[in-house]
Parts: sequence; C-alpha cells; structure tokens
Amino acid sequence: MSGFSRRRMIQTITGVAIGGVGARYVQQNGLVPPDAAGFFAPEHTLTYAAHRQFFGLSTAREFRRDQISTKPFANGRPPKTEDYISHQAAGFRDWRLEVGGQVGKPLSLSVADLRAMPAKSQITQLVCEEGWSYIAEWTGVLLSDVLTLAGAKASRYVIPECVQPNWKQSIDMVDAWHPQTLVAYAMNGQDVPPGHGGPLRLRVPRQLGYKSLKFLNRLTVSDSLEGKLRASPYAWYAGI
Ligand SMILES: Nc1nc2c(c(=O)[nH]1)N[C@H]1C(S)=C(S)[C@@H](COP(=O)(O)O)O[C@H]1N2
Ligand SMILES: [Mo]
Repeated sequence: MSGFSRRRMIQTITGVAIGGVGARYVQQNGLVPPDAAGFFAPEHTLTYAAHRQFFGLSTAREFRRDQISTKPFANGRPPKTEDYISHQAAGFRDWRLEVGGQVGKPLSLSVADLRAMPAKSQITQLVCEEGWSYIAEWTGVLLSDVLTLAGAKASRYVIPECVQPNWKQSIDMVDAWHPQTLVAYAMNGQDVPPGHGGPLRLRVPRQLGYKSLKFLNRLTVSDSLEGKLRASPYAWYAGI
C-alpha cells in the first residue's frame, strides 16, 4: 500500500471513529452510502468508505468452467402476471430494456439489440444474504457499454428496475462502470431461465445477490435516488 493510501485509510478510519472530522471527510469525498442518513449507520459508512477508497477497481473472483454449480438455486418464482406470462409465451421478443434519466439519448433495447452488441462472459459466484450461493457463467453486455451508448451524464447512480415493483435497487457509478457488471441475457450458455430472472438480469458480482436484479426492464441514470431508494431490510451497499 502506498504511503498516500495508507494515510487515506488512517484518515478514514480515525475520522469515522472520532465523528465530526471524519463525517466531513467522507461526505466531501462522496463516501456516505445513501441509506446511512448521515451517521445513523456508521458501520455502513465505514464499510462503503473503505471499499471505495481502497478497493474501487477490485474485481470479483472468477472461476473455472468445471466449478460451475450443477444445481444453481433459483430464488423465488418468476412473476405470475399476465404481462410476464405473455412475454414468456412470445419468447420475450417484445421485451424492452428502457434506458433513461440523465442521458444524452434514451434507449429502448430488445434482447436481440443487446445480443448484437459486444458480448462479455464471466464465471462468478452469486451470494445470497441468506447464506447460500452458486457459481454460474453469465453472458451479456457490459453495463458500461449500455451507459456509453446512452450517453450517461450523471455521476452518482444507476437505478435498475424490473417487472416486480417491490424490487428496486440502485448502484453507484463505481459498480455501474465496473468491468464485471453485466446486463446478462445468458446463463451457462442458455437464455437466462425465468427462474433466474430471464430474459434479462443485472449481474453485479461484487455485491450480494439482492443487487443482481432479475426481470430487468429499466435503467435510470441519475444523480439522485428520487425516492427510489428501495425500502428494504437490507443495507443499500452490499459489497463483498
Ligand atoms: N426482480 C427480482 N430480482 C431479484 C430477486 C427477486 O426476488 N426479484 N431476488 C434477489 C435475491 S435476494 C437474490 S439472492 C438473487 C437470486 O438470484 P437467483 O434466483 O438466480 O438465485 O436475485 C436477486 N434479484
Ligand atoms: Mo438474496
């Protein structure tokens, strides 16, 4: 660790520990997660600040093909809405990923549009906060490529949404532009099955599973969470 980053670490940790000075430091450096409400949850701020200061561009571990889980666990059932069922019956031909918010050019991308973009694959572990995990290969488009195509202008958040209104998430730009964050359309070489969030899901391998939103149909680029900070028992930042 360089002298500079060691100094930063000491500054951050002692700052958080002693309160006032640290609060100003992490706030000025954009290191307070949006659910921390100032210093309401200092441990969230400490984790987030430490990850962002020291591990900003670290990558999640990737695995070999023979390590792929033979029985990945699909958490929950696909939506039973008429809308989802008719999309599924049509092979998700009319599914769209809308990209909007603070962008130069709003997009409406079909799965075929995404498949025509440069593809990226990775074998990573999905880790649920409940304690189980599985390893799978995901193929899709880098979220950063989608953001580039849309001309993303904001510097804070990407807010993914899906067909389940209760499942909203948001990630910061470090994760959004991260070289492993995918809009995935394939899992283990097949279309993402509905149980795992088909036809499109987000994969954010550096965070716990609940950030990897399934049934993805919208991305909003924004400097504010506009009341879209998901009300949930889970921490906003789920870095691993
Ligand atoms: N739309 C949506 N996305 C979701 C969920 C969900 O219920 N709905 N569950 C989350 C949780 S808690 C986990 S651990 C992973 C599970 O992914 P899996 O079904 O592929 O195991 O998806 C996440 N994304
Ligand atoms: Mo989870």
